Amino acid sequence: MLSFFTLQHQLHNPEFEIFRGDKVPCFENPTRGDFVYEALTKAGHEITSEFSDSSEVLVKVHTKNYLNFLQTAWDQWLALNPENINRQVFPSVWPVSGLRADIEPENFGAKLGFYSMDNGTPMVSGTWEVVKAGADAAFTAANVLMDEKKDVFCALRPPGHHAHANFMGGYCFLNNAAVAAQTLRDRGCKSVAILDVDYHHGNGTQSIFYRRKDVLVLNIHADPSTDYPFFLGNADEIGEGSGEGFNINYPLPSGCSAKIWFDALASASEKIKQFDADALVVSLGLDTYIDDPISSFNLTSDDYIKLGEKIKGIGLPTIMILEGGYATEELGGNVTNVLQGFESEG
Ligand code: SP5
Ligand code: ZN
Repeated sequence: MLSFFTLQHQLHNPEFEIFRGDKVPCFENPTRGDFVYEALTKAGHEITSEFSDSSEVLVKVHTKNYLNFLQTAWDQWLALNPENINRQVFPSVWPVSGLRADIEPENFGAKLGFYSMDNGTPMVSGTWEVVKAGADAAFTAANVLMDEKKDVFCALRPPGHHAHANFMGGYCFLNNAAVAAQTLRDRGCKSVAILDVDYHHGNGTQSIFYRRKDVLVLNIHADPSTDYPFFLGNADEIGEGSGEGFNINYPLPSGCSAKIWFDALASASEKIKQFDADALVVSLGLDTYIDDPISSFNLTSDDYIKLGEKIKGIGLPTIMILEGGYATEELGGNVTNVLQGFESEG
């Protein structure tokens, strides 16, 4: 399957994240990309790494201020103190409900909180270059799908689905799935469905399309009462205004079986068929894997072949975009299993 890969992904290589007060190695690290690249190559998939500039679409899914912040964040961090060159950028204060979130602060430390939802999204000097390349890949995938009628898999890291229009979070900076869906709309698709199968709710994608009926967003994920992102992803979030009815959440109990998970997938697939979309974007998180270190679902490597078959069975032109998946040594094989299942179906 035609696969897009950002060769410079290793430049996004933060050293640590914080877990319960301790520094722990980043779960979202360059070995993920390396293992996926190796598996794609070994399985004989065609890999492309040349993409066109997504700026025209980026400004439709993210705010200009946020994009400007992301692009300049590293330089602003160094401007605070040249010794910051050896330090990761971390926020420490947030405008939570009750505080003013409508005035962009001047202080860079405050800006960091203003443009983030957590302190779990470390940024380093190469982050902007890598995330921009990821958005360019998603944009190019949508154009290739329209021009050449080819399905595309985007092997991107860091992931994107937690990124809102105006803030980062959950290892995500730019929302690649939203960029792909918006590009498909701009290129003439009347409507697009986004199916998010990452273990974590895709709060960013939900939020970006929450008031729109031209992009149906469906999420299958761990119940936010127990799992990240905690503050979005409940079943009663159905969209707003003209988007009402066009957001569907399937929160599942932490630890649930693969059978329960595939039942939810069957319901979501049925909704997508009823919606009559012109194309499908899949936020392909593989942290539903039984041995994922930060998640609790129970899909096996064989289940990913089945997932690929089911995605193909929806019957739409498809772009799949890698999101989470932190069992790094198995990630490559799990990815290629999805592609194998997808390509084996009619
Ligand atoms: C795209 C994506 O999958 N983002 C996930 C972000 C999750 N952030 C919270 C990580 C919490 C890590 N918990 C560590 C448990 C170790 N036993
Ligand atoms: Zn995830």
